Amino acid sequence: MGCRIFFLSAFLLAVLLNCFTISPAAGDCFPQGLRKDCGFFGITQQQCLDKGCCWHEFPDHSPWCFYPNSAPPSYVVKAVLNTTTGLKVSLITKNTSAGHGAAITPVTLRIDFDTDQRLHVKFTDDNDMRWEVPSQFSPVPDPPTKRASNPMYTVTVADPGQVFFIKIARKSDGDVIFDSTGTTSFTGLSFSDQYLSITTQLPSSPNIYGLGEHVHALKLSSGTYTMWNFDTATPPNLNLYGSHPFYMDLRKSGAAHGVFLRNSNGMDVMLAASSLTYNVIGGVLDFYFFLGPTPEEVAVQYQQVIGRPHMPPYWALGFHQCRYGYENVEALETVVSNYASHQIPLDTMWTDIDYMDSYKDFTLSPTNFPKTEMNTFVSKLHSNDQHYVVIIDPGIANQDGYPAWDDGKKQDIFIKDKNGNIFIGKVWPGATAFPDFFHPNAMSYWKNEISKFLDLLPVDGLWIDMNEISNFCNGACDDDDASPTANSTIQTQQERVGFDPVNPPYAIHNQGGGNALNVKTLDMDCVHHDGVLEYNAHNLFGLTEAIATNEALESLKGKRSLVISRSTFPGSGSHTGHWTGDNHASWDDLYNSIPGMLNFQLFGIPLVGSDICGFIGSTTEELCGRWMQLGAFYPFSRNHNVKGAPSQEPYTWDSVASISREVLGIRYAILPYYYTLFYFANKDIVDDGSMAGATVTRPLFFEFPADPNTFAIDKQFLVGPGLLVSPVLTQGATSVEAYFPAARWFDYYNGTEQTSTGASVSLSAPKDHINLHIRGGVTIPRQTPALTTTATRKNPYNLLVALDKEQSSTGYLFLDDGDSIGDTNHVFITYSTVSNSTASILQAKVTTKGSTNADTPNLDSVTVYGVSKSPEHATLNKKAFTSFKYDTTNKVLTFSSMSQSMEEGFVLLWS
Ligand code: MIG
Repeated sequence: MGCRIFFLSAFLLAVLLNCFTISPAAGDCFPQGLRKDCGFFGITQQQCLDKGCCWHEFPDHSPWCFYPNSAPPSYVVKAVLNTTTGLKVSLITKNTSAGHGAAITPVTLRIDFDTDQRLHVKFTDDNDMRWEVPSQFSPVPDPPTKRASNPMYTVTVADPGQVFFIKIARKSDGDVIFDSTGTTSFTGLSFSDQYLSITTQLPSSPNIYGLGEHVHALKLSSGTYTMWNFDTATPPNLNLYGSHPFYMDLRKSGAAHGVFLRNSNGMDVMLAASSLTYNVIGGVLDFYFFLGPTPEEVAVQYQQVIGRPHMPPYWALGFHQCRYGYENVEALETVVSNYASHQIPLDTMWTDIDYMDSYKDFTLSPTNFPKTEMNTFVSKLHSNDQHYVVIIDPGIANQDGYPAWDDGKKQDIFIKDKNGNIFIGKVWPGATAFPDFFHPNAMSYWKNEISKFLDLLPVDGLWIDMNEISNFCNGACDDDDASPTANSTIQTQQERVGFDPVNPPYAIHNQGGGNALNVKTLDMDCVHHDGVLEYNAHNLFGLTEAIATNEALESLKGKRSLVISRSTFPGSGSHTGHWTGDNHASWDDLYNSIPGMLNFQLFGIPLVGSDICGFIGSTTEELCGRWMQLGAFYPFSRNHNVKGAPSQEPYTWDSVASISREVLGIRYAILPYYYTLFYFANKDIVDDGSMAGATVTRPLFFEFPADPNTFAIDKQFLVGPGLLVSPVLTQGATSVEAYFPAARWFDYYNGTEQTSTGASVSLSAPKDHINLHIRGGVTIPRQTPALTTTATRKNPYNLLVALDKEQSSTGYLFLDDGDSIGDTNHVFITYSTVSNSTASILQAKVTTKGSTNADTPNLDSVTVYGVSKSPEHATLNKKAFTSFKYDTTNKVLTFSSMSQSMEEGFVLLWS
């Protein structure tokens, strides 16, 4: 009971003094200090106080009921130095014995004015090397040699002698984007070995995006976003497979900025009504701020730090079919032939763990997927321009005589337990060890296993699952077998005084709270190469495996390859795509797939999609039809199903087969547009010298940041700047509410103009129709679709030109051989249409690098949407051209039989 009184007085005192120089006796309550949960969900104030705990009802922070604690350290600025690149600030605290581990003092803060758009703010301990994300896995930009000359930001730190704070503002309008000034509920900074915390104030009702991986609406609401890679079937709000400590903050002005905390340790990011708090359990506080100001520029600037996305091979953009539970090679053959007989496009067939011999990686089941039959199957796929991808899990069965185990043991590349023995967990094959990609020999080990597997069966890509790492046990399955060995003298960070990886002083909200860090994964005192603790490296496993897998495939094949990884971290996108994991065959998860896909655009992994028709549970004809419609526009488009669930290949129902022919026909037609968007995402500067984009699909606010109506929209999205997708997400619906930002919009199918804009409109959406609109001002290159990407690439081109109010339009096309590595021979074309009161001119400007592919089919037709009146004359390259038609109802102008080479510039004029 006394607690409350103590708490109030200490609290008021703290507010009055605005600093915490007084060390209270144990048993006091400091709402600003570390709050260890003393209650349970729904506990009342009285129940809490009766337990002898502290109660503080502050809407911004939880828990409200917490154990008596001590005051957090209060850092004071000791000195501020100007450096050639910014500032160096040293921070000290007198209160070094705070309850969440001894406060480190001094803390060094380096502020580097990296570029005009990017600010680097890093808190470290100069006297003791702390854990940091290795730059060989997730890159760091070279440090600047001088201060950015005209930064878009200003930085203010407290003067020497004052309580520390940092404030960052946008120079143009003074808008404060980061402000660690202590509030009544927080101090600015905590920095101890296993608990680092900083809070920034935000405007009220902030527009925050990112902080993955979670199932959540695109625009984040208040709550705790935990980052700790974890295998679970996608419950809303809880930590999932990957960790992305990056957020975008979009202000009412329409200006966006991004904040990246480069840290791999477990953390809670607590978003409240007007503040955001990081509670991190290790590493350093290493922030990058990106000033945008457009959302797309923020994404570009972020991805310049973590690495630009991998350029996928063209075929990866085709349609993929997978399931868990295809029982044998005949089942695979049946699926492929059913696709063909139903005339549904299929580029890639996949197989789950079923193909393996007793679930062992790099093996084939001798009974159900025998080597000879499998090779016949794969070579048939290849001769039909189709591809084959299989799953690989990180767990290597520890069975003597199994080469992947014997090789790994010999090379000593497996993760160790705290005693120096190989850590053994349990996954599909039973007991398994896990390769340690921190080990210098792990890359060659992995490549060698993959190489032998490719000799067994020439697959085209690899699907890497279970890499959180997922373990059927919580840490070691049997703790008794851990006997110390000769290796047990490895020096680990654990040996820092008081460092406790198993029970850290701050418990992140792993799966909502109450779960130790080793739940369904490795023990935290497991050791990687060079003494790196699993505690620090956990969130990096999927990234390191993706790097090794992609590097192995691409160097062995000499071509761009496809890797799809479940677990990801900043930097993963340079090596892999991602699918959003174990969703459910539910209407909710149909919707959830959109924010999921859009978040990964921000995170630099544009090749992303969800299991189409739903993984867990039985889908329905209607749901699967709607899902094929939406999924046809995911950058990574794959139908995948769980073992035991009824079949859901699109030909399972006539209605879904016919929907799929239609929507995959559209996807295949516009793949030149998707591929060009990937080219932009992959590059900093594109061929016409302009700054590239970063995203393939994007939220509406990326293109319309000045329109606050778009800020929370996540039931529609854009492909590139110009294709608006408005899917049906509700059972039984035959119409859809769609928002049209102020612009010209045309029905994709027939060119009719959407007259009401800047408003929500109810659109008819019968079961066989997905609403698609093209934005005036955007030109989309298309090809006549076929059943594979390779066949489609041999078909004639069409340009879909949508005119804006000024009767202009722009589009781009990147063309290369589709799978060469590096800066390959290519053609880059800019299409621009401009008009005056009498004439319109569409001009193609072609840049060529190297000798190009002479097989590029011709441009056969041009379709122009939004043409107000029928032209009388047309010329193609200054010669009269008569093969055109005008549709007065829809105001569509079509030029046909053009036979224009794609690789040569041209001018098409109409007046
Ligand atoms: O423990 O390989 O998310 O796509 O079908 C489950 C079987 C392992 C989880 C993946 C899922 C895959 C399944 N895997």
